[in-house]
Amino acid sequence: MTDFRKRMKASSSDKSLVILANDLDENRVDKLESRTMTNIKNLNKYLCAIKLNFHVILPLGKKSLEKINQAAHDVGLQTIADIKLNDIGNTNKIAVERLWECGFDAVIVNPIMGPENLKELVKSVHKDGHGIITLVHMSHHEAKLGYGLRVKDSTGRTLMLHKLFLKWSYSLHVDGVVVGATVPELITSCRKKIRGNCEIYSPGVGTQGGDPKKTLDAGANYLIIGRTILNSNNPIYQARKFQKLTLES
Ligand code: BMP
Repeated sequence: MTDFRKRMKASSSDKSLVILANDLDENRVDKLESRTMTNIKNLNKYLCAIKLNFHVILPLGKKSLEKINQAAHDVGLQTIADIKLNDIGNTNKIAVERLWECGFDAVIVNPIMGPENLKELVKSVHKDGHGIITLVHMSHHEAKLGYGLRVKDSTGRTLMLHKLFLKWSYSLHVDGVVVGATVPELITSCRKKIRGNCEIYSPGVGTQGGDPKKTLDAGANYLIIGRTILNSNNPIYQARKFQKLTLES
């Protein structure tokens, strides 16, 4: 098992399978940083990791990100940068190196870069204990329009894009795959194919319509949750509720 998978296991075991999507809509760096720090302080007991999206990473910059990653690590949380870059291998490689300099543990990438680029990226990410998670099927309601497209693999066999992404992902030893909570039947079939060789990360619970229990029952290893916690009148109560559910699963 890779270092990142081990760290995720350690931070989640007997604690929580919830990853907070810290999707704050704030462009003032000081406010964004302090609100993120407050989320870490108030919610860490109910989480195993925190995910920072591209729109949060952009205004923050290296100094703030270093502080945030350190604060998360100090309370036992893993940190995931979500950039899903659709770009060539070299650009992905340089981008993730910048993220590691800011202290992140793992990155979510877009496998559309192709299997050779993904293979190289996995190798470089794992070299120093970082983690890599790939998109397999997203959660939004139009995801099927793209991820359900019929494509040909290198042998000429026709299959759906998400199946090809899954095959590349587990055969190239990524640490995790993203499969939306809105497609629980797909979570189950992915889980069977993966056979414990990586984890399933499921966003799309709550605001996007996914049911957390069904998602866990289908075979998701971690739930990525943002607005249902962040926009609630009582984020601590919501986070604790999700935590409890994951502990019962
Ligand atoms: P929310 O719980 O507010 O819907 O947030 C979900 C989070 O997961 C967002 O940060 C979003 O960018 C991310 N995400 C997603 O919703 N669906 C995917 O398929 C992949 C994601 O990374």
